[in-house]
Amino acid sequence: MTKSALITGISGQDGAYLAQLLLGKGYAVHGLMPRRSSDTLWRLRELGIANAVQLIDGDVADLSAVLRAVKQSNPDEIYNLAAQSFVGTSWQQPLLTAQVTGVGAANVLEAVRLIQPAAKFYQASTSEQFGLIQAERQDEKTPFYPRSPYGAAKLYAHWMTVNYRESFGLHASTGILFNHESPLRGVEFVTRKVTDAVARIKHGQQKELRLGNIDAKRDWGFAGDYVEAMWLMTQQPQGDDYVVATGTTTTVREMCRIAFAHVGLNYEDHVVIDPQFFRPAEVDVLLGNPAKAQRLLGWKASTPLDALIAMMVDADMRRVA
Ligand code: NAP
Ligand code: G4F
Repeated sequence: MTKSALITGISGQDGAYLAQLLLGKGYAVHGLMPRRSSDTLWRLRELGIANAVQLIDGDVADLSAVLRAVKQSNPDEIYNLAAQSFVGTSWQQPLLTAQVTGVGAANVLEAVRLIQPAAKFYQASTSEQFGLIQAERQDEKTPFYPRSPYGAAKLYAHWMTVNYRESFGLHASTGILFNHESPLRGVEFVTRKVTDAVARIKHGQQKELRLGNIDAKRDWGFAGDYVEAMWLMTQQPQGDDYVVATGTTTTVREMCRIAFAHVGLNYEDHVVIDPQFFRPAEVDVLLGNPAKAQRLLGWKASTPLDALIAMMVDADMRRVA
């Protein structure tokens, strides 16, 4: 029998790759989509799946819309990926971030509990919850210390997921995913901001790239690998919490060096430090320990950072050309 999945945030980077993965496995894929005046289907189009998914109008902050979407899609699996996901914006829009990123997850959990309690639920938790890190390598037992309104909202969503699993016996999992990138990454995030600028500079359309704290370190993987881990979590006999990461960390500076060097440029000739891109509180370093995901899910990141950056620069070179 065909399985049904509901993805909130289907038009985002991860939503698009996850939809592609599930369609490939024969699922009927439904996506909750807020109405926007501008085009938000470009990622689904780039993957050639815009007409293969069934879109349902609705905002995750609106419980009635979420209830209707769950009823209509009758899902075996629900992936809650919808979020105001840009950390920088969360200081400008802290309450909207709380409503969408935090309460939105509670709305989806309520809909599961009330309408579809046998469905398997996945919550997009994040390494931002570790914030001011309390251990050199962060795993499922590392205490959280969020450093942004986004991190705080995600922490609420995370604990609500654990709470609904323990209170109501839902098959509910959290994936504590470290940064993952791709050619479909939003251009406001640093890796894509860099690869887009590299392509524009190479084509003579731009001269400099203005960045904030390039000494920050992140554990970056490929989004295409990470959506596999989401699916593996919903296939387990019970819900659980998993760190998903590569286990290596790199500075933004080094990431820039690799991206510019890929097209024969020196980042030092183009990168300008601009205080407007520094954050009120920074997460200086993230480094995940994915041993549990490897042991229980059989999952391992398979795309090295230089291959990921090359993939992103090449995609932006094609777009800009
Ligand atoms: P993304 O590209 O920003 O996608 C977020 C999605 O949520 C978009 O489809 C967006 O639609 C949708 N959305 C925003 N507000 C909504 C609302 N009120 N109702 C319904 N949908 C709404 O993020 P991503 O990189 O794919 O990440 C997916 C999830 O994983 C997010 O929850 C993110 O916080 C989390 N996460 C990401 C990473 C990472 O490194 N990528 C790491 C850990 C956790 P519009 O585009 O129309 O606004
Ligand atoms: O690419 P970023 O904006 O990603 P950030 O803040 O780590 O958040 C991403 O990963 C989280 C997982 O850890 C997700 F939960 C979240 O939704 C999102 O996907 O910034 C990465 C680093 C930061 O330290 C930032 O200060 O790059 C630094 N940075 C330096 N200059 C910059 C810039 N970031 C951005 N976006 N733009 C800059 O000009």
